[in-house]
Amino acid sequence: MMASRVTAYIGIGANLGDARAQVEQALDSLKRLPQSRLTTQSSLFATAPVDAVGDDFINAVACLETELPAQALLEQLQALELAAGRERPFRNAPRTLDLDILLYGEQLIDTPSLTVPHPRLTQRAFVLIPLLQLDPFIVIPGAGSAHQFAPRVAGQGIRKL
Ligand code: A4P
Ligand code: MG
Repeated sequence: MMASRVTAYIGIGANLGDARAQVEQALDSLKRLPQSRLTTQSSLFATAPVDAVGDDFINAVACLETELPAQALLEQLQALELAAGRERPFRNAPRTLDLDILLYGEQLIDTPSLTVPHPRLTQRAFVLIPLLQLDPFIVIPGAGSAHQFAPRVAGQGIRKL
């Protein structure tokens, strides 16, 4: 049977070391994921930390067409985080690379290892703005049109590079 193909959006963030280089390298690595194709990528954005400490972040969002099941995609992303030297001393610690599954098709996923759509997606300019750049009409399953949330994040620092 042919695996079904899903459109998945990946949030990319870094604020340790050469964050911009980490994000660019992550985009490159995403192009090489098995059973997947990177179709579009947002601009890079410099963003103020939200519920986090450390320097400003570099953030971006990538859109993949993938045949990987969601859990397998998560494991691929975690391997890329590890390869980038990610350590987890405490929650929301500065990180060399953070890769989150923002959306996986229209699916609502809630397992111990995976919550999709990403639960904080609509509250954060650093994911919402790049996502809207890729698709201004994108709908978040369970929440509705993404653009309705933009005014609520207008106070958060974000600058397109
Ligand atoms: N997990 C559950 N759902 C998902 C998902 N949809 N995608 C689990 C990826 N992982 C998911 O993640 C902890 C666990 O979440 C994983 O083991 C996975 O099974 P983590 O990456 O180790 O921890 P984290 O990054 O500290 O937590 P998380 O939940 O990714 O944090 P947030 O809420 O995403 O916030 N400010 C700016 N400006 N830019 C940022 O990029 N990022 C964060 C991280 C905070 N502030 C930020 C930024
Ligand atoms: Mg994460």
